[in-house]
Amino acid sequence: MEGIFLFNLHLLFVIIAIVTVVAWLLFLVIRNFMEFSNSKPSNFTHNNALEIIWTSVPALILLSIASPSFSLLYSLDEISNPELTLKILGHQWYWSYEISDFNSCSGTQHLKYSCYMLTDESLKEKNAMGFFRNLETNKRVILPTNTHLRLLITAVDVLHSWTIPSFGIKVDACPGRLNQANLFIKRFGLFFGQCSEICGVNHGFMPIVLFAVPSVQYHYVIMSNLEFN
Ligand SMILES: [Cu+2]
Repeated sequence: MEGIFLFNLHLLFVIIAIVTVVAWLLFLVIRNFMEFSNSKPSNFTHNNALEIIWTSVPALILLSIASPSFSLLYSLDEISNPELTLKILGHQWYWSYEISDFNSCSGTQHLKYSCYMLTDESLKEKNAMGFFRNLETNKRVILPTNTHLRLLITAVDVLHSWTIPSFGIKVDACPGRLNQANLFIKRFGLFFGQCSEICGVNHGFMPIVLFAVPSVQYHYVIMSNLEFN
């Protein structure tokens, strides 16, 4: 996520520089070639030096954007020995999650659960003041911080997209295909996301709520929050 943010700043810097230079050139042209300050038009048609400059300078700018962009793109795909794998399945219209290598005191368990959006009525019933409308789910995805995580994302029916903007993560969930992403959460807290691939009438009502807990508390939190099946 830091990489994405820094690259955004780099791009912003380049854009501001380009806009400033172009605006300055435009200002010079308007000022110097106005009819009453320069009534005799110049009559040259070619300038080789100028052509070389205005071809090579943009090419260099593009190169300076492309090289960090590619290294960032490939670094996002790198998977570094994950300690936990979360399988994410998109359904019409909810997300379900599986942790198949969950180790606890009572042996390896297969954890599987579905997250449905809480409707306005159920929020009212719970008297859940301060909850986000159309953004809360009955169960939350619980993940540990400071742990290398692997996400496997797929869909059961149609295309969906599992997205959490705060992590800079957006992975398409395609039926019949397993997409992989890595995740390393640095701080605990609640993170929200929504399905980002139009998938039917309730596309806007299948939110994602991710609860990141410190890794030492992870087992306790997940054991006390979920029923196993
Ligand atoms: Cu969807």
